[in-house]
Amino acid sequence: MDKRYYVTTPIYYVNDSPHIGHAYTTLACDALARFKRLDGYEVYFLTGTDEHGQKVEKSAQAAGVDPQAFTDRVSQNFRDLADVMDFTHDDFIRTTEPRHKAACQDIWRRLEESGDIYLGSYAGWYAVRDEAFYGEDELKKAPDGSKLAPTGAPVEWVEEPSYFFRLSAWDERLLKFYDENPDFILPKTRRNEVVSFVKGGLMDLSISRTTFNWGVPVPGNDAHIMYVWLDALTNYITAVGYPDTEAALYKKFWPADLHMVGKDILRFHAVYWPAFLLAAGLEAPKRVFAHGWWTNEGEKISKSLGNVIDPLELVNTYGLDQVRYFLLREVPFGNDGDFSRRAMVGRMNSDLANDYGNLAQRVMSMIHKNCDARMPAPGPFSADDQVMLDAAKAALGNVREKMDVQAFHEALEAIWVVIRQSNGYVDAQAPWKLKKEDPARMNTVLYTLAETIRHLAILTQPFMPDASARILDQLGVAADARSFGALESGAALASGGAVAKPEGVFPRYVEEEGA
Ligand code: ME8
Repeated sequence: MDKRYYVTTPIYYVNDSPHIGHAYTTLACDALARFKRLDGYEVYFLTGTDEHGQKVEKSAQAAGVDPQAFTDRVSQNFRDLADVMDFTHDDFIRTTEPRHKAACQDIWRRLEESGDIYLGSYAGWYAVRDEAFYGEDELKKAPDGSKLAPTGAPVEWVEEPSYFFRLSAWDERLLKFYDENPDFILPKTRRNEVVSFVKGGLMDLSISRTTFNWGVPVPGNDAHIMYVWLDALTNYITAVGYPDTEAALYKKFWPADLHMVGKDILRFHAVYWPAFLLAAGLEAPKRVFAHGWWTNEGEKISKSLGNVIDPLELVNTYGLDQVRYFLLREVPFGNDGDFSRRAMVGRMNSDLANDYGNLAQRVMSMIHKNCDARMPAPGPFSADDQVMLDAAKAALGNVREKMDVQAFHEALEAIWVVIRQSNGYVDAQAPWKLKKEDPARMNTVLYTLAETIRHLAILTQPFMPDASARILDQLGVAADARSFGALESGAALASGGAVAKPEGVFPRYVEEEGA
């Protein structure tokens, strides 16, 4: 089995500071990358920033700085976010890097050689905010009578010489590709949307602009700047060494296993990108997953509404693991979701503090207090103990199945089924009553629980790395025994090891008086 996994985030525009939406997409990829590493995969996890195009150029002008200085500054904000969120990316690409220019110009040449590019002129609507072209029939009217893109972005009329990509010649080939790769686009509803869009026929795509400079020049005609989406999408191959298709990283990791994107940019990834790659004689990625959209207390998140959620503030207020858990648990991955502080605090207090935290805390406290602060040795397991242990062992398979289709909420729910079962088992076995009556039985029950918690904490590592590590530390699980391989090896917790006085890892959130 090929145990390699290449996962990418979109590269974010450096027109603005990162917000919760950006943190969300990268978090999903981070959880997946960590999961795959624990599952024995060699992982390449890529994120970065999209720094060319009119949108960024205009933002730099508005800030009164040259685009390079501007992109340097804003790109750093995305790196800072990654540090705060504890993201484990292997590479952070910036499209203004020389390696990327070389890749863009090379893919252009390949497209030219394959006959998929011609020079013409473009006359039509363009939305700088989306960096996208729109047909007249797609536009809607703003209350003031001006025209808007379907996304609500203002559009402007553009008329200029332009190179085109012969996308119109690709519909049949794309439909065949989707057919042969039924999981290329997830979720299924999004796949259906893309398929019907392509079935409706494709127009040739303008892939160069002449009215601004901030981008990669078209090879052989530097009056033209490459369309920012052709430039941006190419980042996924630049990062693994393209144009050197013999590069070790390229050979190992391309085609990518997963491009994670928001639903707003699915068409670029699921239609244009495979068409560019196939036309260039390169392999298409294996999957594009389009997740949903976060709103803030019911409102679309936007700078003009002043309701942008700052992930740094959330982490400071609620804690990193709590925010990571909430974002991946609250909303079925793929659906839209509403961010609410009440829901955040609810999950934090019930799922984390009450269910998981309390389980770990009370079991470890009983071991500390009643077993001389040593991991007890179990006697023969009863049928109830065995049911508990079997549930803990089965969790990895269940979680893996959910992670393979990016159902993070279901992966977490599969873990919580075992957490709730464990709490039921503690109550039913009442080990605190056994100290006097039957200490050997108490030892077996507490050991069964500790072993169950070991499974749980190993499984929660991709989602909540810090709290999980602290629980594993308390259990005395060695750093090299925390992978899924360790769970599957059949080796159980050793008895006799010292158990320190436990400290709670999931504090309750208490609203301040008057807040
Ligand atoms: O589109 N909810 O960059 P971008 C959920 N540069 N996710 C959200 C979100 C929200 N409210 N807001 C943003 C671009 N996102 C291009 C990508 S890739 C080759 C080029 C996330 O800065 C989501 O992943 O506008 C969305 O697709 C992405 O940020 C858009 O980031």
